[in-house]
Amino acid sequence: MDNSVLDTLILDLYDIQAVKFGTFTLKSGLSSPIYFDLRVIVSQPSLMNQVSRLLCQRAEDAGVKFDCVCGVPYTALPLATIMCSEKGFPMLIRRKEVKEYGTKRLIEGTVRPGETCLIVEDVVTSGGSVLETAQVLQREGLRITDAVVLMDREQGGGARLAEDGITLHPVISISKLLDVLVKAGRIDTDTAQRVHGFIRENNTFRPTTENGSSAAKRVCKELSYTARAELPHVHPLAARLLRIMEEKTTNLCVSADVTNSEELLHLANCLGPKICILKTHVDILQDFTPSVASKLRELADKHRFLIFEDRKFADIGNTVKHQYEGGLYQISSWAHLINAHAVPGPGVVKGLGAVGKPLGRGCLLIAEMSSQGSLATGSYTQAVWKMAEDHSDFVFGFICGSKISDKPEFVHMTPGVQMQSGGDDLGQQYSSPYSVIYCKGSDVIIVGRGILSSSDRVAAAEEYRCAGWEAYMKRLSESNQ
Ligand code: S5P
Repeated sequence: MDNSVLDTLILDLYDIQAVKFGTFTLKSGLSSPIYFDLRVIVSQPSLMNQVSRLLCQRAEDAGVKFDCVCGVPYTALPLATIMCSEKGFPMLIRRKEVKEYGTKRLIEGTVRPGETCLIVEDVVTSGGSVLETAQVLQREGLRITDAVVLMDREQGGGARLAEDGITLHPVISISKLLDVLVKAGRIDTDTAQRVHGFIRENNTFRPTTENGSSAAKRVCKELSYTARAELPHVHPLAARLLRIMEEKTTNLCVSADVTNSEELLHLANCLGPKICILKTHVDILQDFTPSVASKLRELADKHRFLIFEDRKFADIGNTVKHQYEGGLYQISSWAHLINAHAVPGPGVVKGLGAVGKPLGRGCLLIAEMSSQGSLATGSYTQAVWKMAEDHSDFVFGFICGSKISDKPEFVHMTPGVQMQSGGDDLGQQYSSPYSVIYCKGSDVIIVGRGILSSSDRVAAAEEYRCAGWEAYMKRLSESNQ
């Protein structure tokens, strides 16, 4: 890339106040000596064209291969538009808000699952906005391998994105920007030093894996479900589940969200052969009796599936202990697995474990949720991962949107799955089985209404079973090539 072109661009950006020096309070509450406001460039057509050309050139120089382009809303949207218009790339638009009417699509444009989409952004700090857009695209089955950005603040965004297999290609780094501005006399060396110091002290990147080795995540060969079942430290219930999955060639968990016991038992019987887990919300049944639970257990034995009561325990240890073993439902007596929120801290796992461990039960922690605006993200998700690590004699996996732990002993289960992406009126968001298992590395798809609202539930379950299994086979064979 031509240095004199970049130098001129940096001076132009300074002169139109797209970069400012002083004391600024960032969204995070931090006080920063530098501030970027690249939105102002939309009023400078020649600068817009130049930036778009440089973004294209950066991707080209790096040899990035892609099929379509998506800009992170909003500033990068017009930049992506110019890139696509100039070069003839197909474009996708990510909506930040889902429409309350019509298709409720999160992505506009023609999505072809399996294609690779290049992400365009104006400024990257932590990488969070690029990741958010990447996740929405991945849920639709697209592959995200690279992102081009005009300005990298060098505060850990590149490392964070690399963890998710996304390579960041910046046109300008903050170090380059400071050098050029000092040389041109626009800022003094003290100001540049202050910014350098701020950047050094405010690196946002914390590795999400134990040893920080994100590369290991990608180069490690993938183990089959059976191989994982044989690992020395695997939880016995996880081992049982993984063996069932391989034997029955299914990674489908049906979410049997019905309100009538007879219908629940009928579902368990006719979908039993297709599933590895039947997930229940026992408290939505109008007519629960202990005999429903024992009949469910008989069907679970007959068809070899596990029962997962989706109770989402979220109280202090002493209370969840009672909720788990007592009351009307006596969940611990019949559900092989349960789940819990990590919000109360480790006491919730200890309380549940006190009841469940002697019975050979297991627990999943809710690390992420499928619903729009979920607060279970970022550092919360990391804290959940740590809690699972610390209690792996009872916790054997996660409810999550994508694989969050490299440990093959942990099982990842993902709700919010339908063949067509989209959502419901109450914030549920759907990804396809291909996206969840192949792109996002999860192990189990949890499907409710995708199957329940079909007129032929058995045929629908078979369709989901096939889609989930094929995605797993593809992931396995590609990683072992
Ligand atoms: O984040 C979550 C966690 C869960 S367990 N999002 C979810 O949707 N679930 C559950 O999965 C939810 O309670 C429901 O039982 C099922 C999804 O149902 P569907 O009809 O939207 O597929």
